[in-house]
Amino acid sequence: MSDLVQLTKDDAIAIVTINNPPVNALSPGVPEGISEAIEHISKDDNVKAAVVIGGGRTFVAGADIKEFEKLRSGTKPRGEGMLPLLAQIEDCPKPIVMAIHGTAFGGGLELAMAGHYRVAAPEAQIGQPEVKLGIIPGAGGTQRLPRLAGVAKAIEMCAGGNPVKADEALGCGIIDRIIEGDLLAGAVRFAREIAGRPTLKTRERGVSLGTAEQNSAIFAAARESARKKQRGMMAPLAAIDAVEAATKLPFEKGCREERRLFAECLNSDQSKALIHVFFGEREVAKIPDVPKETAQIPVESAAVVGAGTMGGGIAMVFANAGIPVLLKEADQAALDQGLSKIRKNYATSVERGRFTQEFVDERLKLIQPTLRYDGFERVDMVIEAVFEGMALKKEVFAQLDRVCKAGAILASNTSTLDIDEIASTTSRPDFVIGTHFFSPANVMRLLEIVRGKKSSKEVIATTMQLSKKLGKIGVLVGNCRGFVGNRMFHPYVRESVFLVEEGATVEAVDKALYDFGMAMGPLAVGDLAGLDVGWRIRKEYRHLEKPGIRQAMAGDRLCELGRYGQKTGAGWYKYDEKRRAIPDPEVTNLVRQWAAEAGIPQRQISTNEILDRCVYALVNEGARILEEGYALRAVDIDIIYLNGYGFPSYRGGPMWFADTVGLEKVYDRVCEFQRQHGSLWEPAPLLAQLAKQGLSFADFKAGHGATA
Ligand code: 3H9
Repeated sequence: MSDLVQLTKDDAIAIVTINNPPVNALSPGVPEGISEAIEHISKDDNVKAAVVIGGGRTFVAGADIKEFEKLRSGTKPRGEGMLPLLAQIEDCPKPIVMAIHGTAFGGGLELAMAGHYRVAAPEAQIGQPEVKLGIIPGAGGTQRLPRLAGVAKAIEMCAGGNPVKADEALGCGIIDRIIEGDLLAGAVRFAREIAGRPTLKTRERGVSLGTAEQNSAIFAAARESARKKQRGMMAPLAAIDAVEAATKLPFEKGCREERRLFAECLNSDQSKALIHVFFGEREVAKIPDVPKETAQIPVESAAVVGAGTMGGGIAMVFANAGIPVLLKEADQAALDQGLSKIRKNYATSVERGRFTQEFVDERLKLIQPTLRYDGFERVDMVIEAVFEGMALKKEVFAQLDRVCKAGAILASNTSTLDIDEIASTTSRPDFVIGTHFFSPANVMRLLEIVRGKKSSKEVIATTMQLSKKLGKIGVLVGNCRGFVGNRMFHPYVRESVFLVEEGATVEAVDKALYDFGMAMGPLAVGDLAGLDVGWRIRKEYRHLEKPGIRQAMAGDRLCELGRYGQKTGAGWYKYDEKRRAIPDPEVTNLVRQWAAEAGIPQRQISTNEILDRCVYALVNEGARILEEGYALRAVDIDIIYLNGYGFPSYRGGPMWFADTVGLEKVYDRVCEFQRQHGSLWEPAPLLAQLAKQGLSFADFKAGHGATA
């Protein structure tokens, strides 16, 4: 028998243990091992029933995702995949009990559903998350799940991709019992109870499938919801089609339809992109010169300086993770305002059912407001979130250096400023680091962790690990202006404004990018964030602008008219009292007038040009950042854009997207824009080099700014 699967016995109960750490994925050898064990069990007269269980921390977390590339390329025969094994389990004359702990995901749940009974530990999670990888269940999941849990639940799980906990799985018929205490012992007891009973095959159950009349409304509503909530993604709709097939076709034919849809999704650019994202989210945690074993500083208490929108949000993030946090402001009115915003945010979360009132009450107790630095001497970490200005930040850091204990981490939430200059005012630059949260800090998943020249490895390792505890995805970046995200965002927004100045409408620019999959168009984002923010920064840095280089002007002109965006009721759009955007012809007229004054010729601009100019502006700057080493890998940039800037996950991030288009094509287009628009479009040397060599960003391995 394969090393990955063991067969043992407890009297008349056979125990099949799957041991393929870390998550017992169905890698080559695992299905074969299970099949061999089932064959033994079928033939062994002394065995009355069997338990299948996962060794280590989990049941089976699904197919081995690393194998998918082989399936795509045909190096691994696609055939019927796991289906024959699952039929073999179902056809076994002895009852098979699947014992679930940890996660039974994807192929893991499909395996479990082929058993005759399922028991689970109370904390177990059960799901068909394939859509998050751009595919659908491919081993009968869309056919067996509706037979156990009903059509509506199956759609919710297969198209939504979110898992259910053991108690919910029990309630909807996916599992038969929750086992408190030792799972294996409980599963063996359960197996003794049911030994000798008829082996009920899931594939032969039909009562939960409902009637055509009942189902048509469910399918229509599910499709509408998928189109809205998973906009642009093909897998959720394919998953719904596959579940529908379960209600209309006999089991085997339904499985064939599922396989067809599975293959279609697997071969799509969307699934390649989403699998890149899955591994990318894990890759960003790996810092070549900061190994896993690096010592860490325990962070059991924290303080935040500044109770504005960012500071308040950051305090909530710590409190939500159970870490007590001091929240300091300079005056009582600002502190009260900050606290009332925090309470309001929590109240909204309770209203929306995200948190219970008890949870919120506990969290609020963890946030201790203060006007002084008293207590700062005890905390393990401080996040400074005061107004974005170097002089003020330096003053705060000098003060923190005086009051905080040796060994406390001093972090700045700056989004643009030089972290080394900030660190230079302290006696401990090795304990200074950037933690750039994104607004709203309590919601957005991204945390850019900015490595200063002297930030110690312990401080980096601690902050990276802490990001997980805070529910964030931490990406280490180097210390350049705007770091990675905002540095790329600048040319992206610049192009969107240029396009409007050249004749595109505000709505056409935003619609092109929204339809591409961005959460919002760039101009609408400007209105949301406040156009005055960029305007102020540009005014501060005007002396750095090179003469003769075109600058976007329309956004700044709108600010001069008091149109700062949503907060003033008008920016690129007008806003009603519910902050709904309304196209404003006045903006079109104003921009046309300003363009005429500046001598900018007007023309028809295609959607294609809008997309290429905005997205390739991101890519070209991303290539520079990568080459200069301010991001460790192309995937780090992708993860930043997906989690902080609303880039569509099914396109894998800007760098992956460019690789998908082909760097040669991207480079040619950038050169074309350079000919038309001048030096702002000078191709990044790395883009030119990779394009000429026929390579991709994913092939490029470098990184110095973020590594040392
Ligand atoms: C499927 O099943 C299709 C079917 O319908 C069958 C069709 C025929 N494969 O996340 P972690 C690695 S599709 C390969 O850090 P956690 C992961 O990369 C699949 N590798 O741990 C990492 O490696 P490294 C459906 C996998 O405790 C290490 O394991 N299933 C797989 O935070 C630890 O992972 C899913 O989509 C895999 N399936 O979370 C489940 N899973 O250490 C995907 C993990 O080198 N997995 N790895 O970076 C998960 O959601 C989480 O990993 C899990 C554990 C919740 C299981």
